[in-house]
Amino acid sequence: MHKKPDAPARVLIVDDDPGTIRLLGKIIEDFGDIFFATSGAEALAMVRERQPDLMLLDAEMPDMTGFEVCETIKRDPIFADLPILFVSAHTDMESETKALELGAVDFISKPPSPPVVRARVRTHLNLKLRTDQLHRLASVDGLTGIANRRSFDTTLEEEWRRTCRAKTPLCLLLIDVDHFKRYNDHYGHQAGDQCLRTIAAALAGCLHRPGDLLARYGGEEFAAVLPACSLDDAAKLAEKMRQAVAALHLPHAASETGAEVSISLGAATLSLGCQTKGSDYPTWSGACPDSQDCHGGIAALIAAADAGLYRAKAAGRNRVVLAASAA
Ligand code: GH3
Ligand code: MG
Repeated sequence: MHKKPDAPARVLIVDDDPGTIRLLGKIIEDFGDIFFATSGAEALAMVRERQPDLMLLDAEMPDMTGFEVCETIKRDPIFADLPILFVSAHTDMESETKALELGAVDFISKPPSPPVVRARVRTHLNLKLRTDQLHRLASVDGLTGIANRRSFDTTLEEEWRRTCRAKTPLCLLLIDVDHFKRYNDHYGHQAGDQCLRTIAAALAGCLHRPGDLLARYGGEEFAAVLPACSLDDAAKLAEKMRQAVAALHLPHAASETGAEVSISLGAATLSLGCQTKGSDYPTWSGACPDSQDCHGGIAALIAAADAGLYRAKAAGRNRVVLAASAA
C-alpha cells in the first residue's frame, strides 16, 4: 500500500503495554500521524484500515505474538511492503534472526533509546517514501498521467481472479482515437501529444467508481477495466466516454469521420454464472481460470473487446460496439 505524496507519514505502534506505547509515541511524535494497537488482532485490523507507512511491533504479546503478526502481514501481497521494526526486550540473537527472517527491516531493543528509535524510524520512513515514488513511476503513464500498460496488465489479472471467485461480471473497454495518424501528420506530433492528454483527462472524468481503472493501453489506445459492472452499464459508460470526447470539440481537419477528434470503443464482458436473461447484449462466459487458464481467459477477453473495436472502426468509427462471443 502506498501513500499519496506529501501526506503525513502514518506510523502504527503495537504493544500490549500502554506505558511502552506512550514512551514510543512521545519519541516519534513529530514524525507524522501516530496511532496505536494493544494486540495482534487490533494491529492487523489497523493495517487494513489505516494503511500505515511503518510499524513498531512488540515481539511478545499475549493473544498473538509479534512474529505471528509480522508473518501474516508479509504473506499479504497488498501489505507486504510495510516496513516492520521489532521492539523487544528479548535481545538474543535467535529472536532478532527470527524477526529479520520473517521480513522485519530492523530490531530495536527495550528499553528503547530515543535517539536510536528516531534514527531508525527516520531511515525506514525515507526508504518507504522512495519505494512509494518508484511504485508510482512504474505504474503511471508519463504522457497522460493515467495508469500505464503495466498497471493495466496487473489490475486486469487481479480483477479476473476476483471475478472468478465472486462470480460478478467484469467488463473491459478498448478505446482508440480515430484517424490519429492523420492528426499527427496535420497538426504535428506535439499537438498530437497534447490531444492524447486532453482525451485521457476527459475519459478519466467519466469514471467514478473506486475499482474502475483507466489506462493507456499503447500509442493512441486506452483501456478501461470495470469490475462488478454489467455489460449494460459498461455500454452506457462507453457511450458517455464517446460523448465526452465529442464534447471537447477538438478540431481534426484531416479526419475522414468528421471535422473533430472522435473515438471508437469496443466493449466485452466476462460473466460467470451471472448472465442477464433477456439482455440484448452478447455475453462471453469463459472457463473459470482458477485453473491454469488465467492468461488464456484474459487474452480472450481482450480479443473480444478488440473485435468490438475493430467492428466499430469498420462500421464508420465514432461509435461503441459490444463484442460478440469470444468463446
Ligand atoms: P484508426 O482510426 O483506424 O485508429 O486510424 P489511426 O490513424 O488512429 O491508427 P494508426 O494505428 O494507423 O495510427 C496511430 C497513430 O497514433 C500513429 C502514431 O504515430 C500515433 N501515436 C501513437 N502514440 C503516440 C503518441 O504518444 N503521441 C503522438 N503524438 N502520436 C502517437
Ligand atoms: Mg487510432
